[in-house]
Amino acid sequence: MKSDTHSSPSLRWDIFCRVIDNHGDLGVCWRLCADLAQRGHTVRLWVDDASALAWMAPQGCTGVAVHAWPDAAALQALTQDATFQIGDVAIEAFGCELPEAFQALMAQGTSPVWINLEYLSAESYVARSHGLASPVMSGPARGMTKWFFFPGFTPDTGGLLREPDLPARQAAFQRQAWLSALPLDKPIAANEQLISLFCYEPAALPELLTQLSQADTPTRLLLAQGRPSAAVAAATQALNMRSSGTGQLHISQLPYLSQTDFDHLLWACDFNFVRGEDSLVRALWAGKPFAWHIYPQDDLAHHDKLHAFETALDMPADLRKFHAVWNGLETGPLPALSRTAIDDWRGWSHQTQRRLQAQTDLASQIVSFAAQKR
Ligand code: TRH
Repeated sequence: MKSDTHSSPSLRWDIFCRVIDNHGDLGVCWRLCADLAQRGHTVRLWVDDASALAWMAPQGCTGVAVHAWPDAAALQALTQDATFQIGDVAIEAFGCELPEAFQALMAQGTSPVWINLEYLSAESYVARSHGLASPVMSGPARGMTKWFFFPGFTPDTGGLLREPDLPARQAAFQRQAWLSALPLDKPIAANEQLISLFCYEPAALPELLTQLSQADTPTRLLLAQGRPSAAVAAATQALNMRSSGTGQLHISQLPYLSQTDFDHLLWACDFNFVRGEDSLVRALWAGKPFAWHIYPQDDLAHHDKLHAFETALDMPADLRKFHAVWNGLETGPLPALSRTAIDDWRGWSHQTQRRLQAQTDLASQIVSFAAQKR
């Protein structure tokens, strides 16, 4: 299938990913691989730790072959394999350096278009830097050019990953049936508001749990695996609260979900807590109110990054306030996550979803970009 490709031919892509920490590096790369494959391209994903794909993408994806990050022996074998061909495009995700021996292969014959896919940000440097060339001055690929590709929220950036079949999937989504099939400790009641929680270790977490337990509305907190789960366990213990919650709050642990089901989770809930990069984009596409736990950086660079995001998307002032406390930029109290507040933010989430849908998506843009640079 080639949904965007009436003008662009199907290309062969080598995408390199190093897992630094958490799941975002692989999460973003996998979405890109699957998106390109869906458009008829052929993709090799070279990754140093593919273990999370077992739950993120248990079915794999036709058109995507996953390879271990090539060590010296593997690269030696590639150089001697007469049938091995470098792809048309090489992507180093998030500045991971391509192995030198692979660069040497790239420098032979017809060189691929070499793209450095950067992290997502709404800061102004993104539009300034998107598409810039960086001549390679040393090493085996000396003389080649690397191109910077920046995802972003405005038309002068590389856009956001949004696969062609997303609207159709959303339209066909059976919320009730999907929720009923979740392996939960207790069925969801009709009057419970649903909140998903995917975060790091926010200082305001105990306050959130306390508030929800004392609220007027009953809440089911659907708790993601990994760090959020450990953070909630620590918070409930510190609060002397049952791990399954108390009062109006019931906490249900989720298993690790596939990326497809992670989307379903975001579509099914009334409010989503997301973090990092990929889950933020998926929360935007869900069109539901959300709070973003931004990846914290030691030099506090994430403060500016958060403000730029809020400004770029015209986030309502009370939701900004919630973000300031949730991300530790301000101390509490944490604004209440009441049903009224969530209802108030719904219009903004819809509007933001529609506004971003009007932009060309990242895979379409990177395909055109690569075609143009060949
Ligand atoms: O895991 P993250 O915190 O990743 C972060 C960010 O990408 C950050 O920018 C980067 O610097 C750092 O990693 C190294 O959050 P993110 O980006 O949302 O990635 C999580 C991925 O995991 C996303 O693709 C969704 C997926 N996921 C599932 O598919 N199922 C699940 O059950 C869960 C909990 C996550």
